[in-house]
Amino acid sequence: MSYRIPDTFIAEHNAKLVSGLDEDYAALGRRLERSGVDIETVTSKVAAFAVAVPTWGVGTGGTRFARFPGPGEPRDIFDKLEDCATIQQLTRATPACSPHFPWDEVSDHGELAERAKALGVRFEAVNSNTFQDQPGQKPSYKFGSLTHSDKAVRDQAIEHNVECIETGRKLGSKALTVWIADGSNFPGQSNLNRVFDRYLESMSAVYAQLPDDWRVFLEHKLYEPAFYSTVISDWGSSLMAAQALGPKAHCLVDLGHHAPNVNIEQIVCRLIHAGRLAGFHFNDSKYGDDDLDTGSIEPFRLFLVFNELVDAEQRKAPGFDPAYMLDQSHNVTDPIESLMASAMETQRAYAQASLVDRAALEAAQEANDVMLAHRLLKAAFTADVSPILAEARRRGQGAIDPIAAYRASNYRAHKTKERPAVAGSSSGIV
Ligand code: LRH
Ligand code: MN
Repeated sequence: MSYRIPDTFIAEHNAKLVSGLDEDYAALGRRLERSGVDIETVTSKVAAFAVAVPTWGVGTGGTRFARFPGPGEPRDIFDKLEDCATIQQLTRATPACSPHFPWDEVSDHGELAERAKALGVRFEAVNSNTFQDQPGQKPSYKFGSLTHSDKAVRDQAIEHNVECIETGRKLGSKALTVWIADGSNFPGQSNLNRVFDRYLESMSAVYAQLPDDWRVFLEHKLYEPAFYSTVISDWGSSLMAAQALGPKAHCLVDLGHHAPNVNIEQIVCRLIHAGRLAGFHFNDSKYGDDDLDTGSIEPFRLFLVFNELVDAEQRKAPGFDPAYMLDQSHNVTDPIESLMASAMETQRAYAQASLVDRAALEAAQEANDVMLAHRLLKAAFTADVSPILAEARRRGQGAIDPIAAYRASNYRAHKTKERPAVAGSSSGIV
């Protein structure tokens, strides 16, 4: 029988922390009341907030240089689901995971759906993969997939995406995320217009296979692995494609897929305006697509993104239904600790953005009172909402301090015994 953290253990761990939390929560409640905010409203919104865990993120990640697997690494999707369930058990913020195929492929999808159900984890968007060749795969994706010059390669990529939809349907998912690495490394290597036409042609074939209640998420990325041009390199290309494909096509924003200093919150605002914001792959970065822990480098940027999301939520923006997912690579931390910390940082940004006095902000903006407008936003960002996050977890039978509870549970030590180490280190992101 594989080890699960007993719920009684979490309750015992909370018992030592609850009086401190009650004190902090009451103090914050009084402070927020002074600025006309009912803390209970924010706590219930946070309790309902959910962000999905990437199945490829629960194992140790790596770079092209090396990967240093940690102890108790998940060996397959069943181990990964266990770890996703543990993250949910402690944070109560991650009821779903986002799988990746064929990395998570199994022979019996029914068994996988059953196991996930038993663990209390549901499936968010499924991710296709035409950026790697599988062993013995012919033809190769070396020079592209959905936009390859050879129709046989494009058909193979279309077929894989359609298979992912089929698998996702069996798992109860309602969306397909399509990120392709297609692009070029040299000027002249590809015709920038023709490859975009081929993308639309191939994606139309995938789009045609979407069940009525499904969506397809187009994920743009500025560069890597292509280093001169990427077919879907920015929100503009993604939005053009989504609008050409049809109403089920939406644009997914991976925070790490932009040039340094790009105003991502404004991109989010525009995609909401177009009614085409699919959702997010949250992470953080300092240079490129670093896939670092969400909120670990630029927490103010994350807050500004959530400020746009809460504004849209409150003004009931048409078609606003974003899917929140993490997409990170954990090279030097315990992936479970990083994913719990990151889920809590997205909750933090959401709670802070929910504190913004939007009526006063609008009045200051309309009056061009620049300093007041900025200070109103900063006031929300600098509010310590930790008691709200912890209280939302406690009410959900989660852990007041998930990382401390996780460490005290020795979950990783238990998994290290259960999961024989995978021999040798390799390179690559997973
Ligand atoms: C591409 C990406 C994409 C996933 C992959 C693991 O950089 O963000 O979302 O398929 O990472
Ligand atoms: Mn991503």
